[in-house]
Amino acid sequence: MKVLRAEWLATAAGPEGFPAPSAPEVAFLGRSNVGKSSLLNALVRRKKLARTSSAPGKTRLIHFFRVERPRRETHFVDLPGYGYAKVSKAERRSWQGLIESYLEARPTLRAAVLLQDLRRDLSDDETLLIDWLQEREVPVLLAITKVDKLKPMRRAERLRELRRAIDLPAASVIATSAEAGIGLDDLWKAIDATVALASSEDDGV
Ligand SMILES: Nc1nc2c(ncn2[C@@H]2O[C@H](COP(=O)(O)OP(=O)(O)OP(=O)(O)O)[C@@H](O)[C@H]2O)c(=O)[nH]1
Ligand SMILES: [Mg+2]
Repeated sequence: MKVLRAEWLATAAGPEGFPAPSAPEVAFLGRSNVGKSSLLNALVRRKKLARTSSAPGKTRLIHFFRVERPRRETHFVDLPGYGYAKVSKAERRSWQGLIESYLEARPTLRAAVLLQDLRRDLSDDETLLIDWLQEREVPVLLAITKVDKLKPMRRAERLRELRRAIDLPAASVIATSAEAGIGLDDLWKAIDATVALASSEDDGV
């Protein structure tokens, strides 16, 4: 996928910091450390656009990025990771409030990419999030991350297990590795198809 330009647009701690809605937006969400920032960077082929970290729970803010391709602009939104064990209940609530303030009220949101580590099982967090998004008619893609961590046989087996465990169409579940550059074109295609469909169903953007 040809990306002409990718640049930081805004960082927000709440709705007052969100940029004015303009281009179609794709939100990346998932457990802390699952690889959201890495996958976003890999998709736009910029190593350090979104900050990545081996210390989980680093991203507590919402970061907006503008991605320019020929004749097309898309915004990528890097949401803070959930499920980091060492945060207090109050922090957890503040995470939830922040994420919901974005997901519930963003008129330009066209797709949510939920990330899931290949080596972990889906937890209630993921299944509840998928239900929550579907209730609000936000199209969901599931990106399985870090597939480079398992050898091909085991990888295929885990993918089958995860696909069976999740109630999403096969085309909405994409195996990826930011590290090895696996599945990036597939994910781009799924994103574009989802955004196109969601936009055609909406009179807004
Ligand atoms: N092997 C491998 N490691 C990866 C991959 N993607 C991310 N990582 C590693 O996983 C760790 C977390 O990656 P991030 O992209 O920072 O994860 P995140 O989901 O943005 O984390 P938070 O912002 O804390 O929620 C880093 O050490 C990355 O190098 C991948 O495809 N393969
Ligand atoms: Mg991150």
